[in-house]
Amino acid sequence: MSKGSRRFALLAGVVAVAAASVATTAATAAAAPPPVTPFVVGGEDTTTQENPFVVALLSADGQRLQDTRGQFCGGTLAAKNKVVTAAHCTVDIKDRPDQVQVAIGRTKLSTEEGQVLKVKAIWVHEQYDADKTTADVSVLTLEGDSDAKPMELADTSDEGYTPGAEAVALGWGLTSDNGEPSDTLKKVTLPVTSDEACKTAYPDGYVAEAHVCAGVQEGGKDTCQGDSGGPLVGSGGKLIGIVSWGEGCAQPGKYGVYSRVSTYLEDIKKQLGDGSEGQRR
Ligand code: 4AZ
Repeated sequence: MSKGSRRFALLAGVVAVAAASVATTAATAAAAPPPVTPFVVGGEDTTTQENPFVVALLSADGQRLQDTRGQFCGGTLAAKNKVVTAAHCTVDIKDRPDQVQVAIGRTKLSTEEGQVLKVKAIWVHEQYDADKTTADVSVLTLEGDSDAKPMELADTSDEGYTPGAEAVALGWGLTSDNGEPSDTLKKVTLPVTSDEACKTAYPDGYVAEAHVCAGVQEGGKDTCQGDSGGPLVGSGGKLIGIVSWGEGCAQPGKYGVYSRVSTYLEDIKKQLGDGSEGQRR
């Protein structure tokens, strides 16, 4: 979400998309007109069959956000019963895991396909700072095991962090800055940005240790509201980032900012516990 709108969003984990898009609309109206680009923003349809590790976080009373079927964030299956997501998706409901459910294998949110699992516990990184957006990392423990294959997490030496390497972001979020969320899972390929380029885009916001940016200078391709918490998969096939924030969506020079998974790898692994076969070598 844009940093300014972060505070409003997600009061009970259900109003995130609505609140963030209202705030973004206001911010964008004052700036340049939004580019009219389709999907994630600038992406294409894909499926959970092709990307079994991508999950949708649904508010338990999903009917309230009818345009998104209750979907308010994304996540990544990192063990059979564990989902990695963003702290800003879960911090307001961390003591109420009954408020969220996880849809696995549901390409189209309007269908009943795949599995919906309840959440037993929510861990939010102890160092999560909502103002600096550092340690924007959370792990959900599911009540049951998923059949889907979990995704491995990148360490600091992962090739996926090389500037220019092609990463893939996935989600059901808005398909343009002022646009509509997507019923169908979308993916977009984005080059990983150098620290210098991202520091130039966000002189006050970018913290190299906590963040990694991806996107193109000319804009048009990005993640957006509702994609938060979802995966940025690196060129080596591992999770390198978690969708976190950005100024608007797909604006020129304003890359998407992702939590840098390798920085939090040990903390996340501790949360994966026994179900973490996907992480074992
Ligand atoms: C969000 O609020 C969000 N353009 C995600 C990604 C970006 C902006 C906002 C990056 O979920």
